[in-house]
Amino acid sequence: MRRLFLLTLVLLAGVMPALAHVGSPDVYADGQAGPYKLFVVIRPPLVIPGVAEIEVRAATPGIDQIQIAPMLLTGDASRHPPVPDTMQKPSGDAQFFTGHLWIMATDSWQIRFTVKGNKGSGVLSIPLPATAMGTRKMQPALGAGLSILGLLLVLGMVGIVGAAVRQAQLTPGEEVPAARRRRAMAAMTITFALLTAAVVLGGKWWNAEAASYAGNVYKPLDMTASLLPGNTLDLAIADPGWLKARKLDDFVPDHNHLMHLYAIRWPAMDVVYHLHPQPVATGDFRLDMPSMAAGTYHLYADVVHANGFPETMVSSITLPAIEGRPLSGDDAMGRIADASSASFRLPDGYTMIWKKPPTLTAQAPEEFRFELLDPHGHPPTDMALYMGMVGHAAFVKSDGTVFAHIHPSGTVAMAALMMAAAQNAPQNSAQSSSMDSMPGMDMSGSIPNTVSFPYGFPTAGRYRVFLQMKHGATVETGAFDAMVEPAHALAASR
Ligand SMILES: [Cu+2]
Repeated sequence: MRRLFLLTLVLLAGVMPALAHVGSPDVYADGQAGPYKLFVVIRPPLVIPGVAEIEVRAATPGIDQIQIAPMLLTGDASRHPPVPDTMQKPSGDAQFFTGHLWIMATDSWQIRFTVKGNKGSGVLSIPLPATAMGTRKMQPALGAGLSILGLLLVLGMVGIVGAAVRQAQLTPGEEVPAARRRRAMAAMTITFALLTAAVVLGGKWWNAEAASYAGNVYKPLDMTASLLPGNTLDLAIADPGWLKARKLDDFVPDHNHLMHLYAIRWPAMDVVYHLHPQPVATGDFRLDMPSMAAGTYHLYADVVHANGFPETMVSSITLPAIEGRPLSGDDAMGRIADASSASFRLPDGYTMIWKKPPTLTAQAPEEFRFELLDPHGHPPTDMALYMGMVGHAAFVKSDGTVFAHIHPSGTVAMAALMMAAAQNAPQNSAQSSSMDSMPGMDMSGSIPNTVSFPYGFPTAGRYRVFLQMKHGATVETGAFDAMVEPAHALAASR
């Protein structure tokens, strides 16, 4: 019984969508469409073809119209946008827009937002990796009802054939001869056999269709972690079979690295590393390990394919205490004693502060705002970019079902976002460069000590948010716990 329960858990875990992030398929993004700042939410469909729901909250007033169009992120198709749809304003709120688009195939898509208003026009593209995440199950009651109706149809057909053979050629009132009764009986038997065969073959055909669809349902890459002699971490990647087009040797750099690996000591989540393994062969990454405390670590490895399709691979490994190299380059590490406060004290006396909203609700879009202060409570004067950005955040659910690595521009992989931004550069010529237009990627002037991340928790429960910001040569890692209310609580209170 316990085994069955565990198996069920494993199967359920297998259903949890995993893409660029684990268990967090919705896209949250901040971006500039020319002069207009937009907060975009895209909820991709569970099945493909399916409908993606899109919401835009404009931070800049004066927008008359937003048009949306889906197109592939790379390749020839990305240069031929389809006829766009116009977004609706469902409420009296002039800065809130909604729309939906059909996504017809599993691929690396982008949604292009074309905005017109009193400041002219602008374009913003948000990448959308879309794939079937599962198969919708038929409700048991509906299945039972349809079965009964189907059985009635079969029996009705048998009865009609029987009556036709028995009586169709008789004059009204005439007795049915015994020979006709026998022929009717034979006809009914044959009809029943034919219909049964049709139902059985139909079922086989349906199962074959379902199996071929199931082949398209997203299966994350498998990753096996092992510790090699000499404190080397080996990450072997294997494709469990999904789309033939998926490759293991087409990864592109995403904010300076081919792979971003978060290692989080489990279940306490009290030690976290942000590291960057290097490829040594196709499907094989290695890392010269830094010193690490003993324990079991959950590993989350982010990669981006050449077409902009991001994936997060998951594994875990139990390590002895490792006397390795010191941290270097873009490595970062944090120890978390207490994450319950909205003010996190760092080992060097600095403080990270989360401007925490009073309530957090599943699936509600939110700006997560943080601030870094020096030991005197002042903004540090030597703020620096960490891998090109003011901050990096990881949202991790305590039951291990959610992991999302987020940037100030949102949930979209930076590599994919830059592919999309490059295509829009001609339309947004008013801006100096695509990098400058990305939130948190301020290349000019001073670097702020505050950062914000657009995100929404996918489900209710307990989460820990890991936040990284840099000053001087120090990468600070803070952590904040969050209790998230179920989405329906919000609906009920309205
Ligand atoms: Cu990052």
